[in-house]
Amino acid sequence: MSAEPWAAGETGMDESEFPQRCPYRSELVVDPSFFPVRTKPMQPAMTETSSPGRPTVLLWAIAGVLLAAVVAVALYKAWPLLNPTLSEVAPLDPSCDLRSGPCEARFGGGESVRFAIEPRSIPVVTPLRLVVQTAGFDVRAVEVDFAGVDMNMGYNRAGLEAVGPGLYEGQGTLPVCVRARMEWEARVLIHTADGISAAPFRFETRRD
Ligand SMILES: [Cu+2]
Repeated sequence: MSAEPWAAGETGMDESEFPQRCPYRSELVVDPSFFPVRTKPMQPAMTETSSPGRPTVLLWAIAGVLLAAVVAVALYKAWPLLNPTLSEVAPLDPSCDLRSGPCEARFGGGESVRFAIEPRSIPVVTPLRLVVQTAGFDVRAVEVDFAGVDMNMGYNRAGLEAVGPGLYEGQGTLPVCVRARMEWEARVLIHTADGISAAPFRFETRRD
């Protein structure tokens, strides 16, 4: 008998009575034959492999799925705003230069859009006056969207107001570009009951 009685364990029996400790006594061992209805044999590696980090991983996985869902909904909502579905796009006239005067775009149905930017030098970071004259459209709203031709310059869109029959005016400002010369496409968006008709016009800005 040991001199310290607490070393003998709960049973009060001397440890020396069990010269061989069972090496698996802390593990849950399941005999597959104990469950006769189970058709697949239980994998030995699956008996007890749960680690303490598993609930944390599960929470992160749920958070990731929720975040992905939020991003998907935001993209879905923002997509028509950033990339409106166009019912018709007029052909681009590369010979017309907005820096020398108004340009006109013609649609297949005979409608036309005349567009001008003032001042004609088109300075950046300066309020620009945008003038649109439409013909043949049942106009609900007119917007002008500025996009970089070979560079993403962000969201630059201005709403125009009716100032006369088929005449719309508004104000827009172009951001400064890292490049000395920047090519832009102004898209005049004519909102009608049938959708949006877009008239593209190209110009460039120069940084002094
Ligand atoms: Cu740019």
